[in-house]
Amino acid sequence: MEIEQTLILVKPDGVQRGLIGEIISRYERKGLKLIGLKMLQFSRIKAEELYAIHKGQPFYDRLIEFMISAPIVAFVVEGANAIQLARIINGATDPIQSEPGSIRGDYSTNITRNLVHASDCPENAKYEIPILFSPEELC
Ligand code: FUP
Repeated sequence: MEIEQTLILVKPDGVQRGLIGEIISRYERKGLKLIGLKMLQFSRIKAEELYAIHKGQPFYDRLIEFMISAPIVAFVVEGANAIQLARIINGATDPIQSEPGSIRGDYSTNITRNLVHASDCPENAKYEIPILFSPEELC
């Protein structure tokens, strides 16, 4: 059993729709431990750093504009298999595939305005967490 940390973001649509508490509570309910939490508005440079692997994709510009458009909530959770569990809690990227019971399955119909982000593998979690949290900000 691997103890992992992963970065979760409540995207601008989740903040605007008043779903911050609902989204955080799903992680808490599952038993993942919240070890860092903040609200901020992305600078373009940080959003581009986070989504560097998607540069050149047809949706890239739309994604960056959306992510910097309004405040987000960033948090880090820790626990056994936290990375894979977070992806399941969020649901699939494609709104046709995201199952009821997942955050996207319950609350989103849009592939870009899809409420949440979660790191997709240990290497990316290690890359993404320091973009938003210094070591002193994690408990
Ligand atoms: P996910 O890991 O589920 O957040 O999704 P991806 O890493 O595949 O994509 C990152 C983000 O790009 C998604 F959250 C939303 C955006 N995206 C689009 O806007 N259109 C697409 O066709 C695919 C992704």
